[in-house]
Amino acid sequence: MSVSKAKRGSLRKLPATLHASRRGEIAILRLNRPQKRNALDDATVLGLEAFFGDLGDDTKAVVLHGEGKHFSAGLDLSELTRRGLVESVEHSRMWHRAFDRIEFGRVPVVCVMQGAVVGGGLELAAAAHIRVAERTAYYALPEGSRGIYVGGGASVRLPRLIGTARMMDMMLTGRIYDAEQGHAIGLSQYVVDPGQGLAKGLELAQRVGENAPHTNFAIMHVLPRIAGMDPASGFMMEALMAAISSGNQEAQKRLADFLEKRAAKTAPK
Ligand code: 1HE
Repeated sequence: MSVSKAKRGSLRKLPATLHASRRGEIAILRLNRPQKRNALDDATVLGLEAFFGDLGDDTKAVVLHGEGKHFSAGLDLSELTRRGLVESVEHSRMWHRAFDRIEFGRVPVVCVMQGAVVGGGLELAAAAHIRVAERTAYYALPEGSRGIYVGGGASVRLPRLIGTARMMDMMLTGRIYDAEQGHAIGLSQYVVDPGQGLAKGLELAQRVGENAPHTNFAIMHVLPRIAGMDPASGFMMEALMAAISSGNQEAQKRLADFLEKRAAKTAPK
């Protein structure tokens, strides 16, 4: 597919630790620093922010994955030199900004995980909308034992996935969850055999990309915010979003397709 340079602006600005490609309307971003187990240095985090903040309008979904045996070993510990208080806050806020662009960006993101998904690597994965784990994946928050604290949004995103008690346990005791255990507690939505993650991620991204863009937008931007509201406001927000969605031309067309027997039924294959 030919894509104008303007639409693919972010692809030109990426650091060598990130590699972007496309499969039709799916953008694929690979953490590309296997020699350092895809540890996230500042340039990579800024590259993530640039990439997710500048997706072409022909992109329907993104697959994020990591080169090598490990998805990501988290924060690049060699960059964790002594910083002043304000500088440290700003550093953490830079991660928040970058990962916010993922969670609250333009299109859904499918994250494919293998090997270590630890510390900031888990924080990165938690910002995606769908997580696919290869059976080699394992999850940990070694911050507790390294004398630091999470700074890439885990305090907000992980309790939503696994609950505060489990996150506390991971940080206090260094507990490691393997792929199956992680799946059982909500860290992934899919588990696949080693080497199958990218194919599964692409298949899911393709499927997600077939939805009406306004529905994907509502799922990404409205659903998680309703979870943070009091029930009465949540119901009202849902009703508003439902009305906005069903009034959309694309929705009207899709509804007619079903009623006139042109659309697939909702049933297991
Ligand atoms: C690194 C990093 C890193 C590897 N920062 N350089 N994260 C951690 O505490 C996890 C630290 N990493 C590990 O425990 C292990 O590297 C792994 C279990 C992930 C992989 O082990 P292995 O045997 O395959 O590789 P390795 O020999 O340990 O590492 C290969 C190289 O990558 C080596 O460098 P080299 O120059 O000696 O070849 C490692 O030093 C380097 N490397 N991980 C820097 N993380 C926003 S706050 C978030 C806070 C956190 O993320 S804390 C969690 C940090």
